[in-house]
Amino acid sequence: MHAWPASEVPALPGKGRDLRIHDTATGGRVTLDPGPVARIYVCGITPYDATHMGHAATYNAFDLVQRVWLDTKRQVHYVQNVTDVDDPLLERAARDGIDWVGLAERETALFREDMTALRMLPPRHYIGAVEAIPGIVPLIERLVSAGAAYDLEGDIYFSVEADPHFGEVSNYDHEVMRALSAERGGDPDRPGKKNPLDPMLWMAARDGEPSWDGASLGPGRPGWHIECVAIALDHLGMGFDVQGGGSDLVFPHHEMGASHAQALTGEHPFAKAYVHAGMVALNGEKMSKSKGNLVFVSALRRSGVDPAAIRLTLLAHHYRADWEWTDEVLREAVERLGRWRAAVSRPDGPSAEALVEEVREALADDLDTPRALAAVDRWVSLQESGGGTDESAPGVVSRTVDALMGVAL
Ligand code: 5CA
Ligand code: ZN
Repeated sequence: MHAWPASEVPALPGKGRDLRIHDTATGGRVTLDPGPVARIYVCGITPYDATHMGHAATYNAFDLVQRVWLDTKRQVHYVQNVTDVDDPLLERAARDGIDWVGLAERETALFREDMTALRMLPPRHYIGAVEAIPGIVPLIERLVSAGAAYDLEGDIYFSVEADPHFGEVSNYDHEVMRALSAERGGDPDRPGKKNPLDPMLWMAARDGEPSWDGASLGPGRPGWHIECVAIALDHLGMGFDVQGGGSDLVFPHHEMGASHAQALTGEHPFAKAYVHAGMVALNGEKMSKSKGNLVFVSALRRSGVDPAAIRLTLLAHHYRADWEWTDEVLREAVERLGRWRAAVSRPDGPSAEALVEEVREALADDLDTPRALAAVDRWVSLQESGGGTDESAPGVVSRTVDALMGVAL
């Protein structure tokens, strides 16, 4: 699949800083030291009802990871998937009486437009589940041969007992896992499973549903977690730097993905850090496609809201916080954007040397965007109350905000 065009990332004076980021698995801060090529996998959308503010907030967080790395002069290998076949997509297409392929294509196209408008840097590899199927089948066959997977009435399940590290991403106890599994696509109550938590790797073809050649597995379609594992192993390999997504993916998705990969390779860990963004809510409830309480990037764009203001709204919240989308948070961002633009449009201003370092340090410190915005606000206030005579300063501020936070002033 093609991704979307990259906006330019200006180079900044001085030296970037290594990222220290909160890792869900250890529950603490890790300093990532990726080497010259940093590797990141971020779970992509299931393409129906895209792109809502929750999606945008999550992709904003990982765009910042990429920008911090680019500032340290590293290359970034960023991989993202599109879950272009899965139960919720098929259910939505059936509900609306439309073709599931067309629905996925339409929503993926809209997502690309939204990501471009928000200046999110594209992944190097943007891979659909459907196009990954030929690579998924042999992985499942290997798990079956190794005794890490079993057949239940034609469906193939992964045995969580096959990975000695199972449970080390979420650190949840069995009962919490069981409840989340039932809520998020699993089937803990299906009779005949070895462990109620075991997730499906391959679903045998069902009447009226699409299916693909599964070689020795028979016709069917892949489970959700193995999709991301196959794509990540193919393009990044084991031990990549960051596995990213929203906090609703901690369990089962990222727990199971890590276990699939660890059982397949005998290596540990799948990712060096598991990084999760908080949930964006609307009217007190998590914004979600299934509930339909959504604010869309495309709808705001159509109504004339500047994408840079949408991005500033996201940046005003720490990525790990759960927060509520309101007209008020957007209004504040629109006002801030106006003030920042006026401040950098003057021919000179107060020195911006300290500001570059403050923004860098704030982002390197677990992507502390509220602190980064406060640093820019301080420079803008100085500019408003008399300014200064440094002719390079407005340009340096613009480039800093663009390079590190993706906001074009
Ligand atoms: N296709 C799978 C991942 S492989 C999926 O979860 N798709 S999704 O469309 O439901 O979500 C895409 C990304 O947005 C995921 O990382 C998810 O955690 C994140 N996300 C979904 N809803 C919200 C929300 N309300 N707030 C923040 N992030 C969200
Ligand atoms: Zn995923």
